[in-house]
Amino acid sequence: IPVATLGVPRIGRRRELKFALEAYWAGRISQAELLSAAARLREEHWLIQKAMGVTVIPSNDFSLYDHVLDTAVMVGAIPQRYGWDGAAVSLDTYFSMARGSQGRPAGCCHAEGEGVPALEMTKWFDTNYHYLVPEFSPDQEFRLVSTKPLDEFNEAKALGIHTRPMLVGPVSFLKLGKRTDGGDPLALLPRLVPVYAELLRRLAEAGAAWVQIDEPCLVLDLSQDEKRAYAFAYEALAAAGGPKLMLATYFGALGDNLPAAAVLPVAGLHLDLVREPEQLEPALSLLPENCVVSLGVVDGRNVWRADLAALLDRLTPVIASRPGRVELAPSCSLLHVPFDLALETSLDPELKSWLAFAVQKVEELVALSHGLTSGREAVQSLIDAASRALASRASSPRVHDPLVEGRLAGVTPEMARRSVPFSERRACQRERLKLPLFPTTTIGSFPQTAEVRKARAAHLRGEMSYVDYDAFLKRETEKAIRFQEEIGLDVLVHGEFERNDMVQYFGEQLSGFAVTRQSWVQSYGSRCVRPPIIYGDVSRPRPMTVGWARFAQSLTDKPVKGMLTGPVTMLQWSFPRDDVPRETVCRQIALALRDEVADLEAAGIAVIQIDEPALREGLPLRQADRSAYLDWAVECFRLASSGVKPETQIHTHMCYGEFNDIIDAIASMDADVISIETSRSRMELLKAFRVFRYPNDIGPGVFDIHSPRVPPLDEMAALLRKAKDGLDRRQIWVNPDCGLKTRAWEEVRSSLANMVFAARKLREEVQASA
Ligand code: THG
Ligand code: ZN
Repeated sequence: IPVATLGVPRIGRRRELKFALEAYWAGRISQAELLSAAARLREEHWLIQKAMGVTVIPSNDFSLYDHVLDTAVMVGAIPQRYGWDGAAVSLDTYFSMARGSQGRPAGCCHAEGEGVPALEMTKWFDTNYHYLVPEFSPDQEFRLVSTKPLDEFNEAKALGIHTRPMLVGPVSFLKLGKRTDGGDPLALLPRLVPVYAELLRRLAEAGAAWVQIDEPCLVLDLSQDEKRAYAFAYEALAAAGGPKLMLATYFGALGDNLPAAAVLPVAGLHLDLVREPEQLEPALSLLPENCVVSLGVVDGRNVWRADLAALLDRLTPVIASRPGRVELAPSCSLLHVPFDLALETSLDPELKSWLAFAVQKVEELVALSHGLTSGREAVQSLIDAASRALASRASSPRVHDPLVEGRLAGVTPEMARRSVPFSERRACQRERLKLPLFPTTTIGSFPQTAEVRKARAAHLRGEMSYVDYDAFLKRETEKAIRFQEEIGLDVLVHGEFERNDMVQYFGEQLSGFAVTRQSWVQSYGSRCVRPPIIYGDVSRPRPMTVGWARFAQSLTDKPVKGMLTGPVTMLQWSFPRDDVPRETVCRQIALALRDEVADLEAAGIAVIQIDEPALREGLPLRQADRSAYLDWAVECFRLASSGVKPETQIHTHMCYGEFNDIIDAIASMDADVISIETSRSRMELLKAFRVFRYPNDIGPGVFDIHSPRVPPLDEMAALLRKAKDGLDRRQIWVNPDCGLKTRAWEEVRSSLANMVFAARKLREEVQASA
């Protein structure tokens, strides 16, 4: 029984791709050196899979930055601003699409020195991976500009490895992109399909027997037109000849799209049987007899070890009913899990025995295949080891904490409600904080300079004592406080120099969470995160941020915000346990944070910010599931934030995304102040808040922290005037779009000084007109 992986973590076991990319961007290695590092990684990944017994090895799962960007380049969807000459796309053009560029490319219409913005980046379905959003002009033409899939197929062939190239399918590709004129990108399908047809023909000529074609959009709500687009595209591809197609769906159930998907003229269909085990039977009854079914039975989105015994029981009849037409696979590409558990040498051995990363998941699939072909006895020791691990996990005292479970059972509706309505709280808070009109603040982090990171690394390696490290962080914090006082900000932050990542930092301190050292997952391009693993009931053994907040507050008479990561974001950016519902995990985190909020309040902190940047991305892929999610997500935020007195001001912060469709959920979070990313959309986003008559205070970001550009005072003042029209001016706060940790101090100094002046200017304008 064939075993497929659907893609492996391209960043590399030791993030080799990250380091090669960053060296190339810094000018430390040549293009040839970057390309050969990439080729070595591909080779290594193919050889590992072959050695482990994978029979369906993917190619073109590798990317120098992002596979959706690769597809855009492949079909020539390259916006004019990149100055592409129509010939082969250079690496420089590719990276300016990914990251923007400072200089002016030859033949570009933009003014010299202005630089070219990157394509927009957004979350890949409900993962923490970001793809680059293809941009199509209304008269977009497509042609086969790059033959990357063919080249990588041939590269593997030369190594003696016959691969199954993977492609982003044409319908998903268009649906994930956008047209600059706002039109429907799917209208471009008739122009795009011939390019895919040509590519498939060329792959067939090169000897490819199968191609994996990913259509994850098949798990979304689709209109009749969209379903027809699928039929149109795949009938045209079938007519063109070429390799057999394994149509891959993942991240959810085909659901109501199953009847349409099952009749597409493809040779195979991959199903995500982790997110939706129940879809196997209906799929089997609808699929043509000769269609190969790829069973996504090992979780590609989480790190828990599979139950081999249960899977063998479940799969045996399926294999018997479709001899020769079944494959085994993870639920989705292994891109979303860390590479190899063996790299985690300091994880607790018992916890480690419960886990499987990409390499271990491949071992599980190979064991299943072996057990199904040669009988269970052949893999009995592996089955037993898996069963033992599962039994230890189910009964472990570190998973179940009766105190936490009891406390959760005792949650009352009052706990998720502030004691008085916002209008009354606003009055008490104004009285206490004595803030001016258009109060100024920042989102929380200040630059994580090389010096800060060096000190942290030295401390971690044991080369810098705790006392020295702590003293260093205190000096940085004090500098940040003095700086904020000097430029005249109203509500200060401590700067978060003690934090690595906003999720990892809390994961390190909460019970029920484990953090890793080497287990990186690609977030975008060369950037990675280490999602903590939530293995058990969550509690807070001791205060987590109170010391830093109290220290910072002791340095100044201005209010200093306490800074926390919200429960939904903690959940969304971790690997959660799969033995209880996500909402239960989220509620436990909320209760732990509620205690932290109470301790901050007791320490005299008057303003507490609870960030929820991932609230939007946690939204289920299907409309029908969204309101239930929003209900518990909002309730968790309120559970974390509502235990305080009326005069304690709760802030939240959100970034990354469209908030228009969830504005009522945002309002029901009932934060006293919300800061949101708006500057890139030039306050467009505020329209939703205005139309909704959002009642509480809002800080629309007045400058984009993703760019090193220092925004002039007048530009920010203009944005504020725009915000003021339609909203009550007393609602408006003045702040950047997001945290400042990725910026340099010089930029931050000038940008924030301008921002404070812009707020003053608006105050004067208001006074003059009064
Ligand atoms: N934390 C976590 N997830 C996130 C973000 C985050 N997902 C969405 C968004 N923010 C992604 N953005 C980034 C930005 C920078 C980096 C990673 C994700 C980054 N990573 C360092 C790197 O790759 O070198 C490693 C950071 C570390 O030491 O942990 O710079 O903020 N969880
Ligand atoms: Zn943000």
